[in-house]
Amino acid sequence: MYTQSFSVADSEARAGLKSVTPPPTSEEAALQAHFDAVIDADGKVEPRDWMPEGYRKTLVRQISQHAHSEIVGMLPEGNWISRAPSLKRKAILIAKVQDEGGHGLYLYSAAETLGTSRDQMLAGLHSGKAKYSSIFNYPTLNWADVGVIGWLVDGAAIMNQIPLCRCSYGPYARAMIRVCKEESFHQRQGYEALLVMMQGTAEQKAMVQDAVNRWWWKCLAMFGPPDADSPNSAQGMRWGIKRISNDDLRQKFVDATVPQAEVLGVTLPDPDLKWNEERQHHDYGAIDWDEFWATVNGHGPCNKERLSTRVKAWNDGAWVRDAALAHARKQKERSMKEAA
Ligand code: FAQ
Repeated sequence: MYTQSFSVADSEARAGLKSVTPPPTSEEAALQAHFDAVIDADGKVEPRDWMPEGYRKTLVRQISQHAHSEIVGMLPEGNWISRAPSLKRKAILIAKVQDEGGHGLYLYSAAETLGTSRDQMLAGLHSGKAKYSSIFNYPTLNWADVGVIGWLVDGAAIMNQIPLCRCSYGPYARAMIRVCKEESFHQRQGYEALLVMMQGTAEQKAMVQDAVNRWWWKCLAMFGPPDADSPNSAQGMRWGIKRISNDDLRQKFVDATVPQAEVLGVTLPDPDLKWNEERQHHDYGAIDWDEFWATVNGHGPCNKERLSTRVKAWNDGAWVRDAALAHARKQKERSMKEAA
């Protein structure tokens, strides 16, 4: 349903943006010029290549936030593993939640190639300094929420992530290829679970509609602030990190989701949602950005719970990390003795 074909030409905004100001020394100016040429030629920047500090910082910010989103994103669904309605659904959900953990690991590894350690990134998450996606600060009230997360949250995530497979930073781009393949399966399992519920009782259909009503607007906000209020977009696009703007991705998501909702038999909770013949896109209503920013800034319904769960998991796992490090130390000592 979601494939690489969603990756279209970059937004026009990217082409019109100017290069960053070259640094003062002539050696650095040459390195900067080489970097700019690689970016302009749509090439890949690799870990050992020279890169401007701002490029490195932007990538660490985005990739670590992305990694945090994956591991915090395990929590709302993980909550339902013990209550899945059948063995089949339980097995699917366990696999999906494990995949999200794996995505976090690929992404932390990609960020580590930029010189930031995993401990540093996790310290940022645990202190509440680093961001993670707003969407994971909402509760999963019933089983239909699990299906809707697959259909809409993973659907929105894929829409945002497919262009990241063409990101200018090699390790991030390569990690995203595998992530997107797995997210595609996640989206399908969610949609299929909902299709089954929509063939069930009136109560089951009502649960699906209720879950769609609660998640729809939050999913639209996931793409980030409107382009005009997105401080990082212009530079991110210039550097080929972001390829399609927040608003353009949001529009693509709305256009792709409307026919899926029709097949499913649910209504999307937006009276202003309608096809615009002139634009050849759907118009949609106003997103509540005050709610979005309150959630991003730590005041959503589940922010505190999510963070304290992650901190507890980190503290509870301390003995495993200590044991693994002690084992590695012993092995190193032994091999050094043998070599001596
Ligand atoms: N939540 O200037 P922009 C998933 C922040 S993975 C929280 O537009 P940018 C898988 C933004 O960081 C979902 N904060 O920023 C899954 C910035 O703050 P900063 C995560 C948000 O970076 C499914 C400020 O607002 N995906 O779902 C959000 O150019 C199911 C201004 O924004 C990624 O992270 C938000 N929604 O664009 C797992 C993809 N939106 O850093 C489990 C990679 C914006 O200046 C179950 N990330 N902010 O302090 C991106 O593509 C970009 O970072 C954007 C934001 C598009 C999220």
